[in-house]
Formats: sequence, structure tokens, C-alpha cells
Amino acid sequence: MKIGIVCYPTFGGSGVVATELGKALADRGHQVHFVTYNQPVRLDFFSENLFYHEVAVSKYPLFEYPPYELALASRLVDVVRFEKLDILHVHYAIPHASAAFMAKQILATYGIHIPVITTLHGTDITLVGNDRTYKPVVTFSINKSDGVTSVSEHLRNDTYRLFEIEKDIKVITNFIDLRRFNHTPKGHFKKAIAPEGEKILVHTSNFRKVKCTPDVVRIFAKVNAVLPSKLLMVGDGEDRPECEQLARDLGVSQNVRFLGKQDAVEEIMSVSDLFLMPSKSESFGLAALEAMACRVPVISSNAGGLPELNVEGLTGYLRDVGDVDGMAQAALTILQDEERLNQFKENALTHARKFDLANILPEYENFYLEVIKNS
Ligand code: GMT
Repeated sequence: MKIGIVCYPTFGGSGVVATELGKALADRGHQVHFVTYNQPVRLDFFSENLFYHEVAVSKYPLFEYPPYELALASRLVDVVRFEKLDILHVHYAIPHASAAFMAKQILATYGIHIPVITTLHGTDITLVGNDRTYKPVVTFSINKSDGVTSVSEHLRNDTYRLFEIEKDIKVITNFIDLRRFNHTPKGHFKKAIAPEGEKILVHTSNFRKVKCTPDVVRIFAKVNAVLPSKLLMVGDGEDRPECEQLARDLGVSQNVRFLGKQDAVEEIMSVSDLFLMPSKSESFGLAALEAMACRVPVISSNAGGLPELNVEGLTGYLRDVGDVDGMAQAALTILQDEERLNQFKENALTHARKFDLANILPEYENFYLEVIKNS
């Protein structure tokens, strides 16, 4: 198939999922065309089947808000026509689903039919999409998609609860490429971070409010008071300064390293003992899956789709949002017992294997074929 993929090109989960999916589809012999405003961060190589089409947004003094959606729709018209695409797969509804709908209408005037699949990722539904500002457009463009998928059962239910959706939403969970994300022993790195054999806790995110990153520091401070340990904070975003200050205020700053945005997340995970994800909302929790694939158990909140990924008492523990004491206690339960820690590490990997790319990729391929046939 010739597949167009529209996504955000950033480190965010939806962009990562879209890019990894596109790369895997290209590996399988499909021709994949990414259409977005920058080269996606995980699009770190090119092959004969991978293409990137940049959406350029022209500036004009009149445009206080440059109309990205129109530029994207125009670029999609161009790419679909000239590359003769079979299907468009847009990740994150806003504004990708409505831009694809517009492109589809324009292409129809050229006698070209292009089916559109929208994959819902989380905040496009739960936070941004549900905002009155966008709601009518989001509802309309989901209903006008030829196929709709969501990355967890919970997000599917949220979408039906929050919007008037007439379409079937198919759950295709996020996935992990176990060839890349696996436990690669990095003894020298571990020694540099934790010279006295301290336990290493880790968190990765975009440090947005929804991630509750200050709670990561609070949980760590409680663990650190009892157990020699280090915390690695990977990523960057609005709450990072608050976290840095909090680490100082709580007297743990010498044990917390802020590493900023990192490409080789799997190497950091590989030296870690426990992943913390206390998010207020999380449709799936891809970062937790990346940790689990590297044999790292997870202490998370029980928000959104997290219980579909992190299994209580097996791959980690789940506590209510904001239950810092409960999460710290759960972390200590795992970290203070070497045998239990090893068992949880093993369980995390075993469970992550259920989300192996090799299992999920055919679900997308079959869905593409079904949508092409029925639209
Ligand atoms: O979590 C974010 O802020 C990024 C966001 C995105 O759209 O890039 O992540 C969402 O999509 C990921 C991939 O499907 C999911 O793993 C995340 O759980 C989801 N985030 C939220 O629901 C808050």
C-alpha cells in the first residue's frame, strides 16, 4: 500500500507511535509518506520506502495565527494526487482529522477518493478536544473519518462519553519495538550514575501539568529518605523548573539528575530499577511500556488506560492520582526486596512482549485493507 501518515514530529507519544508505525510499515514493503511541519524526531533514517513531505506555513503580517491546518490540507492534496496514495492515516485528531477531511473533499473534485483513518491518542480527546473551542470540529471530523482507532479501551470509552460519536472506534493498542527497546547492560553508565550501587528510579515525559512531575520528585524524596537511591528525570517542559526547585527544597537535588530530551531512552531505561508515572490522565502510557520492555517495573497512578498496561502486583503497583505516600510505599515494597525486584523486572518484560510491534502491526495493516475496501 501507499500510506500517508500525518503526525506531530515531536518527542510526544503520538508522534513517536506514528513514526515507529510508519518505519515498520516501510520495513514490510509498504510505501510510507510522512506529511508534517518538521522531520519527525524518530525518523532517524531513510529507506527506499520512506518519504517526508514538509508542510511549510507561509508567514504574512495579517496572520497573527498562521493557518497551519490549511497548509497541511493543501499539502495533503498535493501528496495524495502526485504520489497516488491509497490511504491517509492521521495521528492526533487536532487539527489533523479536520485537515484530512478538507483534503478529502478537495481531492473528490479531481475524481480522487482517499480514505482517512484517525487515531485518537489521548489529550486530543480528554483535554484539548473536549475544550468548547474545538469540540464541534473534533466531533465532526471523527464522524467523517472512514476509520477511527484509539490506543486503549479507556480512551475509546472516554471518546463515546465526551463526544457524540456515531462511528465504531477500534482499539489498537500502542506497541513497542522489542528489537530496539530491550535490556542492554550498560555497566559503566550505571556505575557513573549510582557509584555505590544505589537504586535508580526514572521518569520520562514532556513535563506538562498532566504528568504531575512534581509528584515524581516528592515520591523520590520519600524513597530516598529510606533507601540509597538516584532519580533520573528525562525530558523537558513547563514543569521542569518547579521540579528542580522542589528537589532543592526537599534536600534531594544531589541525587536527582535532569537529563533533558534524550534520543537513546532505552539506554537510560536499561540501567534503571523503577519507572515512575504518577500522571493525572494517561490514555495509554507509552513511556511506561518503553520502560517495561527494558525490564523496568512501574509505579503509576491508576488514571485512564494505565491499568490496561501496568498490572497491579505483577508489573508494578497503581495508586490514586496524588497518592504520593502510597506510591512511595509501593516503590519501597519493590526496591527493598531484591528477589521481588527481580521478579517484577521479569514480569514487566513478559507483559511488554504482549505489545510487541510484530503483533500490533498486522492489526493496522488489516484495518487499512478493511477501510479501503469499505469506503
Ligand atoms: O502525554 C502527552 O502529553 C503526549 C501525548 C501525545 O499525544 O503525544 O501522549 C498521548 O499519546 C500517547 C501515545 O498514544 C499515549 O501513550 C499517552 O498516554 C497520551 N497522553 C495522555 O493521554 C496524557
